[in-house]
Amino acid sequence: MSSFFDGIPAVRYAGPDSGETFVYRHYNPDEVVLGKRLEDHLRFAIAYWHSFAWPGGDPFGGQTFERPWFGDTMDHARLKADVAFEMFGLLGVPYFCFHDADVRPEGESFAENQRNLDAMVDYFAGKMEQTGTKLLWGTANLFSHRRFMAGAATNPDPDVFAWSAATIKSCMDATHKLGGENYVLWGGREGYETLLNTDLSRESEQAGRMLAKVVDYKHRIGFKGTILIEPKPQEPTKHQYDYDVATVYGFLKRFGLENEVKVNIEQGHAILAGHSFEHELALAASLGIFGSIDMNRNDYQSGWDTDQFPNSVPEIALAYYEVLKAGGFTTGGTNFDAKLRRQSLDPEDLILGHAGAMDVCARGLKAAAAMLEDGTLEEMRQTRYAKWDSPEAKTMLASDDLATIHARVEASDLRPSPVSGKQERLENLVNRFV
Ligand code: XUL
Ligand code: CO
Repeated sequence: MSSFFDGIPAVRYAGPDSGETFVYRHYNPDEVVLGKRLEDHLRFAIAYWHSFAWPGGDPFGGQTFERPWFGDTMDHARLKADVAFEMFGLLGVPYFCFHDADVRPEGESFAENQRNLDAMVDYFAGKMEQTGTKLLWGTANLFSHRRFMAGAATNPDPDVFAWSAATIKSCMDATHKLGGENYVLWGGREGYETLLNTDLSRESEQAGRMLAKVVDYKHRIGFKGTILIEPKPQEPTKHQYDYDVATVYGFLKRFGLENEVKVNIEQGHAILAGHSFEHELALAASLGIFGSIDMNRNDYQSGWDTDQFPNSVPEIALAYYEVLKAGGFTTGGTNFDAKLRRQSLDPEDLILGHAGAMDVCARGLKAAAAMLEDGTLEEMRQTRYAKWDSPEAKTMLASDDLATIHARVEASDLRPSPVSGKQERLENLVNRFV
């Protein structure tokens, strides 16, 4: 045991009226909602990078956090893992997620990186065995080191493509070995700063070839998890190629990978793309590519990716409504890709950031389940399209050509009569649940 969280009790469910600090008021993992335990619905995961690797810097200042595991040796990496698994246990969170660079020191060569990662994977395997914590997803950090400044797969230099492909292989192997349920690709610097030096055709072809190699390798090693792309429209580059769900779907279709790859949708990225979170979720579900979520919000006034813990029940309820309508998570889950504010220095801040977020998600999911069970919203949506159930409407959609439709409309004196969309009534309905 490290001493980092000394004095902080394990966070357990105490009910909505509890006045205690280190408790869940809404997240009772064993509560059954729509026939399933809350823990199995939500499938919470903690992001290793923000909680344990991020030093608290911003563009105007460096490190604010002082952590005993900050340093570039294997001893530091092992201490970091000890504290991380202690936190997973204190919170009762079933999953975690990591990049290679979060968990191992940076070596002098690729081979040293590989050795460091292998050693940490063995260390994790022991901890996972002892504690029962599982891996939701693994991924490769192909954006922090300066070698990736012009992209990874989309780099003008094939040496960087090679380094990236080799790194992805290491991270897929690590994920597979640890029983990970998904493998994520976020296109960190896959995009451009200026079109003046960018060949779009080449770069998207390179991204497509890399993704095809990832899918090929997944099958080769028998990885049963899901490959997920995480869309984001900009930051760090001016324009990121995986802009949003629609853009990713077009890319997957172009390379024939739409049945192989799904999406990990992040709330803050959806907002940056000018969409709502529920829009991105509903679209992914309708395209058959919904996979998992990163549940972290942006500050709505800042205009960039602030990766804050979620705290709005009404917003989250609408998001989980889409998740539940899509059938819930299969391999995916709710990953908190969220970091503390840089003034939140204390160990307890890490615990309370996650505990509060888990409570907000539990409330949101329960509200979404109640809306689904009530059924009025879905009934009203269906009623709105009821005329499409007629045989004439079905034939028109399926087979009538424009000339046939024209002849029918001209002969029938058809006069479409507008019908209320009832938006205010629907908003009032939702407000009864959130
Ligand atoms: C960056 C982001 C990443 C991915 C994993 O905005 O969300 O941390 O979740 O690489
Ligand atoms: Co993310």
